[in-house]
Amino acid sequence: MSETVHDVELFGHWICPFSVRVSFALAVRSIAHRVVEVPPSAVRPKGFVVPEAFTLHSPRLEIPLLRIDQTYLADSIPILEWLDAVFPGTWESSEVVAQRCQWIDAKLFRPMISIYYGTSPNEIRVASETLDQRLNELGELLGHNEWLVGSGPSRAEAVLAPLYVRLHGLSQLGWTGTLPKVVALHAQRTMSLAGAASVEWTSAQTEEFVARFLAYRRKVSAGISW
Ligand SMILES: N[C@@H](CCC(=O)N[C@@H](CS)C(=O)NCC(=O)O)C(=O)O
Repeated sequence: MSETVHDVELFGHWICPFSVRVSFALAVRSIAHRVVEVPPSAVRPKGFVVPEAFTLHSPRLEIPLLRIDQTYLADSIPILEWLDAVFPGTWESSEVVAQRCQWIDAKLFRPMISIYYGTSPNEIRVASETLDQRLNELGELLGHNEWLVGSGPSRAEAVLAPLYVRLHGLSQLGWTGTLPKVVALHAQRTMSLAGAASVEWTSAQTEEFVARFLAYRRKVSAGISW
């Protein structure tokens, strides 16, 4: 029996953690796709022309935007759910997976983002402490398990992967913690999955990420709007 071949296109960018979730899910599951680079507006080169399909189909003009055949969907977690539905069988999908994804989004991504968008030392310190607390909770949640849910990777790993990708950058922007042992092992396991290397940052990408947010902080402290 032949499997349906879908035409898949991702509008995204490596610096966007939400976009990396989708890139990770596509790469690790060997889902053939094209990438249309749409930098977030804060890092968009002058004169960049946003593709018309993106303007038409991303309701908030946010990346990631995914097209499968003739259908478009924005927003990383719904996109990952959609991939599970269209490409079933490779990753476990359950209510627990959905809960883990929401937990990571609300509890880990908020302080992570607050570190690099932080503009005062106090704000950055509080975000760093909150992230450490949440990473400890993640460690408890993992316990002795290899994966976040069940016996193999799921979209919860895809939701978390962008944090693992930017750890060095976060340290340079004010994160003072380290990963709890079980989380470090999970990070290693997650980023060793076949295909995951394609979303790892090079040192040049880490440097660019850090430089951009240092510049952002300088602009904010000089009272220039971003
Ligand atoms: N909830 C969305 C958030 C996506 C998001 O915030 N994307 C940012 C880039 S990281 C964006 O496109 N912002 C609009 C802009 O840059 O103009 C998701 O999970 O996909």
